Amino acid sequence: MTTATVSPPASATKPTAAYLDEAERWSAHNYLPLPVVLDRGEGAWVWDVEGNRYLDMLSAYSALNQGHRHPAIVSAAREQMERLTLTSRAFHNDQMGPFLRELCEVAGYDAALPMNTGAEAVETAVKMVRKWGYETRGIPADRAEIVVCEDNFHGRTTTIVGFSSDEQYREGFGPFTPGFKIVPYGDVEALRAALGPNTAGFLVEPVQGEAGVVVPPDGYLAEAAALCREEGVAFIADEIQTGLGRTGRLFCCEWEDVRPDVLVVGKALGGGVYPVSAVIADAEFMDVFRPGDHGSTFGGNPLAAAVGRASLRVVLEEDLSRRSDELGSWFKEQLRAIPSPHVQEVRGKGLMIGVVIRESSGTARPFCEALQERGILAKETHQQVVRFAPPLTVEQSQLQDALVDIAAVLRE
Ligand code: IF1
Repeated sequence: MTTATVSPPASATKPTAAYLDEAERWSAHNYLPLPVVLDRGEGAWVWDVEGNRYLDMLSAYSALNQGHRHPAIVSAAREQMERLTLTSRAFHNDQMGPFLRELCEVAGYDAALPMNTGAEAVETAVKMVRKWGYETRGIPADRAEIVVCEDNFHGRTTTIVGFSSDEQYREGFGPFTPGFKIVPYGDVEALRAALGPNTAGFLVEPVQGEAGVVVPPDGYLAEAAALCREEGVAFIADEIQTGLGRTGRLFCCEWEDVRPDVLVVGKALGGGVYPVSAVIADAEFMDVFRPGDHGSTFGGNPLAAAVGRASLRVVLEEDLSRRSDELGSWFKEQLRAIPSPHVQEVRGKGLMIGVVIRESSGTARPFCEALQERGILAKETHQQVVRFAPPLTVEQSQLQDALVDIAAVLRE
């Protein structure tokens, strides 16, 4: 990938190192970012303060399915900013109703509850399903259980990390919220064994992102959903990362004709411009919330709603699900065709792809650093997986060019 180096923009008053030092000095050290300082993005391209251009193969963990600064989303945000940005839910605004109607009509559900981040939407789904369990399933008060999967990632609140199986996400943050059971991902019999009279729901990622782009066995989602239906347990799909076209369908559950009881969306719902998330469900679940039960300062604000409308419209009008399916299949096959002593497996769905590096070849991080040198930004997840998740608007030619450098790095 020839990083077309242009003269640094006027805004670049200091080189990368100065920015890195400043961030290092003033920020909490809760991340280990690649040493690149970005100051511009457009489509699948981003530029650093030195004027180097990179192909963004992370898309902010799938929050940029529409690409950087999609014009339709930016203009929707700009127009809304000229009118009204925040009311709180103490009053109505003219954007939330249309946004939620459009979202529910596309997803095929009765109603939605708008929030901001993914974790807030997951917390909302947990509260919704617990209360549904008490009110409609006769579960004794404070005894509701929700089953989750090993290697899950659903956010960073203390309740959510409390049911993580990853020690680092939990260490030092206890005590944790009770009422969660962990079962192996992909194992329907383990799920069956974990269900009991107090089980209110099963929370699952249709493809596990953070775990390293782990695709479950064919039929798993359908069998798990059928089991939940038989047992009167709510099937909760966390499509915050897999949703909105990322895996080649609008929602990943569609690959197995699964209609979750509760659908959780976020990330790309905000089009890379603003935090927008939501919980979508039929009245049976949504109506457990009465006025005052739940909410947030920013949930459903007019700017978020205007951005959400535009973000969803771009996914549909530009048929990003089909692009993800077709480009993803082609790209995955191209990656699999690279002769590399380091690659153990290439896996994924649509443009949600993980390249697993053999332990004998070390970790994935050095490969990401080598890719950065060649103008490709990819991020490792856990130790061994290089994640490739470009914006769904990426051109095939951009991926074709990137493959030259990816092959060179994987062959080294
Ligand atoms: C970080 C991971 C990805 C998610 C799913 C809920 C959330 C996420 C399936 C919470 C968020 C982000 C969080 C970010 C990095 C990134 C991530 F590595 F952490 F796990 F994508 F895989 N459900 N994932 O993937 O949404 O509250 O962040 O809006 O925390 O480092 P959020």
